[in-house]
Amino acid sequence: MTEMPPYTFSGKLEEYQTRINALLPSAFCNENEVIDTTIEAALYSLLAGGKRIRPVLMFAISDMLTLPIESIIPFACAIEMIHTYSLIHDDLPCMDNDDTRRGLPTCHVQYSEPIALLAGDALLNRAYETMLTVCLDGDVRKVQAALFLADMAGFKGMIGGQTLDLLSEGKKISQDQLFELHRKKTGCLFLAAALIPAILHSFCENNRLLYDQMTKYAQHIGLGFQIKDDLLDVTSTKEVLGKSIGKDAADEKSTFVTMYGFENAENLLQKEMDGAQSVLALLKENGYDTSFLEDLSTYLLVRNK
Ligand code: GRG
Repeated sequence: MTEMPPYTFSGKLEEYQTRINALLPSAFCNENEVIDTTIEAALYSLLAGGKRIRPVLMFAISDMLTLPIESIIPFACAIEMIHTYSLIHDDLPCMDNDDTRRGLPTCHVQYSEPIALLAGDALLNRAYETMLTVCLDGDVRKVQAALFLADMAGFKGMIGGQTLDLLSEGKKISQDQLFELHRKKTGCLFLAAALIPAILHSFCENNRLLYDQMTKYAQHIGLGFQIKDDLLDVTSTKEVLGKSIGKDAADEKSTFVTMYGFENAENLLQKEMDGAQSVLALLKENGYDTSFLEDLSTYLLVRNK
């Protein structure tokens, strides 16, 4: 019998990242399909790297719930395809007009604006095809999981947040509006990543309290992730982040740093991560192995890109 290596956070993170990186090319385009320019552009952005945090979260929570890893794979691929589509579209001249993403020229700079638009559309459609294909066996939990991701990526979630973001440009918004915007734009995909393993496990039907705790955990790390993003936008460099910095301030958009000041934004981040750790403590009391998720919260707090 092969012995399991001892747990280390970096080892486990790398294992999850390697797994999703190996799955994405064929999930997006199988070997019998013709690779035209749109597909090439979509693969360019999809395989350009990135932290893969959303699929990592799905894998980690599946492991915590002892959900077989095969069940989560189509949803992990779908969420990364949706995330990549949102980055491609967000970078377009009609949105943020960015020239660098994941350390490379953005999709429209490399391939033209119309092709980048189509590449984003292709990724979004393939995400739904990937999920719907596994729903064909009639398992209602898979249908609910696919619906949930569609909802979180849609106008009640990420697209709704992006709309608030665009409409807030050059305007003074309230602190509540800033939280609402990021709860939707960034937070909803984190919520989907955390809850889809629970939905597939029927965890939510059987244990409402724990489902609510998972929701709170995801909300804390989703907001924390965005606050950290705003802090890095001030402290980091284009070379390290692989994307433009200082863009929001230049576009007259409010961020947690411009609204609260740097130190208070750091305190807000700490508060969100403390909230995440308190929820994990409750899950641990209920017998779940939360080691990786605890370390993930710390990683999200101290990450440098
Ligand atoms: C255009 C429909 C549409 C939506 C755009 C998510 C989004 C909404 C835009 C992306 C730009 C942005 C700054 C979003 C906030 C969330 C965020 C910090 C995204 C970057 O995610 P990472 O850091 O990126 O996980 P990698 O490259 O590591 O995958």
